[in-house]
Amino acid sequence: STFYQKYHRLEDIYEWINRTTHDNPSTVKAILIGSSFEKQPLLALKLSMNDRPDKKAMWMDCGIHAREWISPAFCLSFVQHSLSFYKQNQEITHILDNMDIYVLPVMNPDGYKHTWTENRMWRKNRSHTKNTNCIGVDLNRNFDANWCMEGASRDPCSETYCGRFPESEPESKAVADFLRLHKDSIHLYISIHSYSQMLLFPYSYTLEEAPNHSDLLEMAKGAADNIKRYHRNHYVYGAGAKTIYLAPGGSDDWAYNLGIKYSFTFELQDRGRYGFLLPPSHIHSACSEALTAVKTVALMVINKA
Ligand code: 0X9
Ligand code: ZN
Repeated sequence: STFYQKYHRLEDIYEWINRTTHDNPSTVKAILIGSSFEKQPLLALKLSMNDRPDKKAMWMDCGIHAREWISPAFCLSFVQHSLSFYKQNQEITHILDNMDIYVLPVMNPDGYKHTWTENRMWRKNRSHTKNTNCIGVDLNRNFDANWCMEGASRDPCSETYCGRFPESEPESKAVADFLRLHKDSIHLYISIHSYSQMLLFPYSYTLEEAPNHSDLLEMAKGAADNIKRYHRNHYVYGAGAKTIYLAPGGSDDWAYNLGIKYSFTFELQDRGRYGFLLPPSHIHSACSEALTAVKTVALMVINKA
């Protein structure tokens, strides 16, 4: 099986980032957006095929949660697919001609490393909090969107610990800073998680509907319909709070409130048989489905005003 049908340790992902930028010097740049608690670089790739002025952009992050290995695997396969099929596949060509794409393959490198060496089921980052032995903040509860209300915890030992204050963590702060800086060009935000096969959109921190709920619903439905049609698999879609649970402080809701009106969290395979331990033999189909979903929403964003 190929590189993209395996999971890779952190060092190998950094090596892949290096190789990808060196092999594609005119179209791919690595951007250092910050560093993790343990001082690992937070490296995003920018895919940009032309210098058209006022081009839209999309942002996609993977690996917010350490144990969700299919997520970084998808970011890698997405970049690989985009570079290989530009000028080959009509849809990917149209997307890349009309959008710059930022991809952060591993938002939580310290946690990811920990899942390879110490504890496969680790979720949070690896930051230390004083007056406790418990380690880590849930980065998807650390954003400034109804921060630490119902659905998050103030207990540093909890899996959904929200941190000491919004953006207290270098990983969430780096992503928030980057999105703030580029919010005028970024029209689409996508965060990749697992598992449960869901296509979620704001809000997750309140049961209220987002102002453009019907647009978001239509886009998520379009993606789910295409997954059904091309991959014969079932994805549930809807606003986060009503579809899974109330959860504040998430990156998708925060990006949405920043003004990125098309904001999604995709939960990839499976529905619980293997859960976070999705076997490598399933990587290809999980990534194919996710690619269909990303392409569907990106094409729909390009076609909006
Ligand atoms: O709870 C989460 O952070 C995500 N589910 S996971 O099993 N991957 O941990 C769902 C995130 C949905 N969006 C927000 N809660 N904002
Ligand atoms: Zn997750």
